[in-house]
Amino acid sequence: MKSWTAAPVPALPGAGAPLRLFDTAQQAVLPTAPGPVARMYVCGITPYDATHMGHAFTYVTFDLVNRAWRDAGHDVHYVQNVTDIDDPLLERAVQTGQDWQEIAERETALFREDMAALNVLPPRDYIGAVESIPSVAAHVQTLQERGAVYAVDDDLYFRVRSDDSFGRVSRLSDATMREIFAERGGDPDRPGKEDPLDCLVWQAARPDEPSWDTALGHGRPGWHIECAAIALDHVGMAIDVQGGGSDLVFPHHEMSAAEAQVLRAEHPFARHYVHSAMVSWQGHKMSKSRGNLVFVSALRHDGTDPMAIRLALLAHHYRSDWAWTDQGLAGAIERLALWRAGVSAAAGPDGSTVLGKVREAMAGDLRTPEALDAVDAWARAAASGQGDDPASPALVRDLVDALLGVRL
Ligand code: 5CA
Ligand code: ZN
Repeated sequence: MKSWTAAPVPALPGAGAPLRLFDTAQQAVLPTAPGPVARMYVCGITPYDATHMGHAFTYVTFDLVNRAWRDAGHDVHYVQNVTDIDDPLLERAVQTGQDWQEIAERETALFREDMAALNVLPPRDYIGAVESIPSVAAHVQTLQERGAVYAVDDDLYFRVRSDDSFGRVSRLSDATMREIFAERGGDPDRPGKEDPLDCLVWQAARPDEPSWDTALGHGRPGWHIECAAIALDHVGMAIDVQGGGSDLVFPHHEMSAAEAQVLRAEHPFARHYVHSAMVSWQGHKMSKSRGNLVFVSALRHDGTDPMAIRLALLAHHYRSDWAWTDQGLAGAIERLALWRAGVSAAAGPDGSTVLGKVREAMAGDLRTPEALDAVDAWARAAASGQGDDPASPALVRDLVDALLGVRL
């Protein structure tokens, strides 16, 4: 699939420190230790509606990972999927009388525009579920050869227990897994399943639903195997970061890790499982299914500067749940004006001190609120004529762009 383009990243003097991130599986902030090429897979959108602030928060979070690694000298191989065939798309098509493919194409195009406007660096590989169907079918066949698949009617299920480490990503009890599985698209009570947690890898064709002809018969892929297959095809095993929102910890990331680990007979699928917190609005997690949404594109079309939207997101640490508010956006608009005034000054306080502070905050589990405070203090001083470093306005402009993705 076509990705998007972003503005070039300014070069900074020196290099950032190695990035430490909280790993969901080990429940601790641990160093990421990528090789020269850092490999990251982030779960992409299901394109049946426009990008909301929850999505934006998640993709901006992983954009910060990308930027911190680049600053530390790594080449970043970033892969993201688009779930361009799944139940919600087909349901939306029925509700609106539109073609599911048209909805997917339109909303994916809008997502690209939103990401480019928010200055989110594009993935190197942007891969759709539909274009991956031959690969998914081949991977399901491999799972069959390994004895990890069985049929219920004509649908195929993955035996989650065929991976010894199943459960280690989310560390939930069986009872909790079962409960969440039912809430998030799973079918623990389907008669004929061996284990309630076994997950669908191939769904046989249903009347009036799209299907593809493969060696597995006519049908379409299950959700988790889509991400396992795309990640293995493009970045392989032991990836440095598997990312997404915290609503994906279970079942999605647990299941796709188990599938990949059985496929490759290797552990782990990812060295770090990284999850961004949930953004809420009107008292609930912002979600397409509930409809309590603030869209990036709606604000952009009303004339809100996308850099103010980005700053409103960056004001929250990626691991704290938070609520979108008008006051939050108003604060970000003010902050953007302050920063712009600062970098327009003829001089300011020492720029390399700000660079050091922002680098340190970001390398230590992406502490964006501290990074913003450091830039605020510098900008307030520069805008009021304090400081005598004539190089600092240009350096701060560059570092804010390169590390935080905020173009001034
Ligand atoms: N296509 C699948 C992943 S393979 C999917 O979950 N799509 S999605 O459109 O529902 O969500 C896209 C990304 O946004 C996921 O990483 C999800 O965890 C994240 N996300 C969804 N809602 C929120 C929210 N309210 N706050 C933060 N992140 C969210
Ligand atoms: Zn995914």
